[in-house]
Amino acid sequence: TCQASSRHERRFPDDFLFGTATASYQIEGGWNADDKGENIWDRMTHTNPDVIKDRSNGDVAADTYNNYKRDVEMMRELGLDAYRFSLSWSRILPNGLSNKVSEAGVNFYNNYIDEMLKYNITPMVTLYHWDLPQKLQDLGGFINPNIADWFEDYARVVYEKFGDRVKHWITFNEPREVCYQGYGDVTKAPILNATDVGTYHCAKHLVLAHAKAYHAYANDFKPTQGGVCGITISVNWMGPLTDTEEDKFAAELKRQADWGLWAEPIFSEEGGFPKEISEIVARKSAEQGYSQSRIPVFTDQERELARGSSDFFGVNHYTANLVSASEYKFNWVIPSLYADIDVGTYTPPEWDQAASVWLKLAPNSIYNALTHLHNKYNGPVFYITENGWSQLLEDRYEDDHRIKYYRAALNSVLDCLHDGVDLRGYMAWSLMDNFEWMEGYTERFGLYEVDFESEQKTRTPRKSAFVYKEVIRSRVIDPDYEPETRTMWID
Ligand code: PNW
Repeated sequence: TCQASSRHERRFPDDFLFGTATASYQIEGGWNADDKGENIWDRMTHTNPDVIKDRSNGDVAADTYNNYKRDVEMMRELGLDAYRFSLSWSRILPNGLSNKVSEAGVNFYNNYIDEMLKYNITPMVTLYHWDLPQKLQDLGGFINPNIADWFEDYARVVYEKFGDRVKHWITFNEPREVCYQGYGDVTKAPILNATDVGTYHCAKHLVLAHAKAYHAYANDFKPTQGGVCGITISVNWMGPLTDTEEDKFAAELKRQADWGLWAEPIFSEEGGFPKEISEIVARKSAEQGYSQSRIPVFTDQERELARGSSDFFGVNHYTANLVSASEYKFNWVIPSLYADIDVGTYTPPEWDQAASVWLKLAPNSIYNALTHLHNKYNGPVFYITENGWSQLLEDRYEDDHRIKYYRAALNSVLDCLHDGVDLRGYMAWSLMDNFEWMEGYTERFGLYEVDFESEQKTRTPRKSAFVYKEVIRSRVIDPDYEPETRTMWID
């Protein structure tokens, strides 16, 4: 059949969705436009600018709030099948709660979505990409179990407003970054640094929030709207440094800590948190004098609510680490998630290094990660919802490292398709340069460069934009393709 032969030819199927991804706070600007409410990134960057490398913020960013038509023009230039973006919760619900819906906020997203649909670009919408309404943070954010109901209420509003046109929903982007970096550490808002219990309590409540929003869709919207609803988890490949049993187990613990905390409750047969992590944390908590384990348990009812609550597995994938039971350990704060698992990680110096310290080009890492998840969770539907490479601004047009990275990644995607992984799409991070969280505007992930100094926030295609466009058009990876012009066009 067509599929079998196309696999043989190392072609991407015609219905494979090629896209790019962004997130609201990183691109939109309009931080107080109309009646938008304050969120945790507004609050943190305004009151504590020193936590951002260049003391910048997302007040204006790429000003997509005013430039959305240019964004869609870029999608058309690239020939995208799909575009993944996120909704700003406090732009739609200024106080976080559903008693007041902002008409201006809803209008903005209606216009953005309609503009995409005019050109047959499939919107893939993330409900939460890290910008919690400040009011809900004041009430404890993800440490307050009520977050599950607040999130469900918000989800119902957006399904109702946009679900006639949006058929791909992602509840949460990267729970590990929300819970570990935001609550268990100081590397994302709200920089709570509750190292002992923050990550674990957030994890449980986030999973339940996801599950409630999923069931709301499945029960009350899917029957008439007919879309799918899933979650995106960051899955970097974590393999053993050596073939010893100790290192293999260390790698398994690292995988459970990085993404199993969120994937097991949703995608495993048994449900609940990963068994080994729960055992380790319970034992250490007792030794440390806590009256209860620092990691909570799911009641039977909660376990059932979360189990199977996703139509697909969204994967954000960037890199890999090699994991050791005894070597390369870091001095983690005790107690904390990574002190609990107590393993070391290593990356070979010969792997190309991006501008972001954590990002290297690791061979076959998409194939390793996806085939592992495919086997572990009984072949779910996958989307790669982010994958990309950072550079410093200085490189401007010639982004050959990014091109090398994308070609390697896309070859790994073809290997997955060849081996029967049910992967339906690939979103490059990112359509354009944007506010890279704690790194501000110093690290650039865009296929398009953004001139943040200019009034218009001018977007200019890098070489990688032309290369990606040609992959999407031809459905093959030509390792020698060189663009003939720096001037973009629409086919
Ligand atoms: C993602 N890691 O975060 C986010 O979803 C984006 O908002 C962000 O801009 C992008 O990747 C680039 O950083 C990640 O440690 C954070 O491997 C950390 C990792 C991966 C992704």
